[in-house]
Amino acid sequence: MTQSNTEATLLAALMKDESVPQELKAVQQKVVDGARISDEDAMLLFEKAPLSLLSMMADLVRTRKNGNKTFFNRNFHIEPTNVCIYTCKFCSYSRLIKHRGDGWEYTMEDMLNIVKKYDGQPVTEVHIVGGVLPQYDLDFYCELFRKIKEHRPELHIKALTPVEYHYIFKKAKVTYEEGVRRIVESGVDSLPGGGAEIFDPEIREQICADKCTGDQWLRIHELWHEAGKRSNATILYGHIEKYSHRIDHMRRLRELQDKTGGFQTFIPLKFRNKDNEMAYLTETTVVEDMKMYAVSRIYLDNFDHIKAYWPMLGRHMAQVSMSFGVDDLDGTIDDTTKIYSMAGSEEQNPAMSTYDLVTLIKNAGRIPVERDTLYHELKDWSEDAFAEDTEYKGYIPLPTLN
Ligand code: V47
Ligand code: SF4
Repeated sequence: MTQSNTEATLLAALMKDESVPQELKAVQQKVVDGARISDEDAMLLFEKAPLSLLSMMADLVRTRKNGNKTFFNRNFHIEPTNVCIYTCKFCSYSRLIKHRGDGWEYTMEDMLNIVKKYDGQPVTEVHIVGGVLPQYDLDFYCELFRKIKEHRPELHIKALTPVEYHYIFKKAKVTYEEGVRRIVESGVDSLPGGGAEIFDPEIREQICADKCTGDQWLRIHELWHEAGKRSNATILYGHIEKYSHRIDHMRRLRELQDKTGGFQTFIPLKFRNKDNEMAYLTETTVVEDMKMYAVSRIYLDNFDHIKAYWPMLGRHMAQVSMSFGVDDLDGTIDDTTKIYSMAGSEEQNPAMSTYDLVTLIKNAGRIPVERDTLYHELKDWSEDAFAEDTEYKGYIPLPTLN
């Protein structure tokens, strides 16, 4: 019997259990049958489902899609600047333009030097995202992408979100269609999922009023998919939004995915409350975080992957998330992003070697599979001895968990 059959049988047995409320049993049946759940079902799961049941349902969906594999990739980040013209209230990372002297603003040469630092290292992707500033315009970025490709053609460029694209396309006075054409030509391979936050206009107005709207975010991803390219999607949860806003956000993504099929993975991002204008809010509990992973895994039936971004969630919670629908852990070797350590994540130095990550995945009973950005499988790391990996910068030995 396969693992997914075992789980389906267990879930079916649980349906006879009188302690499970009748209304939940109908949702459970849909999950066992592989049917799509409705917005009302998702609300029921958020409000009424015990965590153990959510874990089982999400695990069934995850196993059917990805077997026992947990994916990871080896990438590095470039954050061109932490100065930003926008004023998102949850952002601990950016310096307002009036405090520009406190931040950094990399030149093209600085960024190319970061790329060169990884020459000869087994990374497959560069993730570029940062603040929005006028000097980083469409021409600047197109030239940067071209130069990165000239230097290392096989390096996958995952770059910029609709927040930056909306700004630079408008500044260059080009339509979204023309802008997308130009970034495709300059070598961008995929779009990361950032900038989505919460699509609902009322919540968006309260937390990030001045950047692109939810509709604009979705439109740029739609055009990107129509150009034959792939992208990711995120949600920023655990602040002032309600469950209904999370469901609305996921519904818009599920609808667009039905249309284009261009999304690869969904990444729930837990709001962290250090040093930002929303620091008065209490952060969500672990139970709430696991619920978010599980409900998104069950609801987003047309997304192949659910990713936990461990530098934000913390490596140990990321490990637990694999029992709540997650099949992908991002961020290896030397995760140079400063966004999360600045926002109050436990991960003040978010670096983990391949050895650490593989150990973490294996100890959760999963098969660690290295992938490229487009989820082509590069290597099954189950049996590796790791001698050479321990030399990577940022190596932090993990305690053995079993
Ligand atoms: O859009 C900012 C979030 C995002 C805070 O696509 C915060 O592979 C929590 O999208 N608390 C950028 N979150 C990062 C991002 C991402 C990360 C890793 C992988 C991928 C991918 C995408 O960071 C922003 C915003 O939602 N963020 N401040 C905060 N205080
Ligand atoms: Fe700027 Fe992004 Fe921070 Fe908003 S979240 S202020 S767009 S860097």
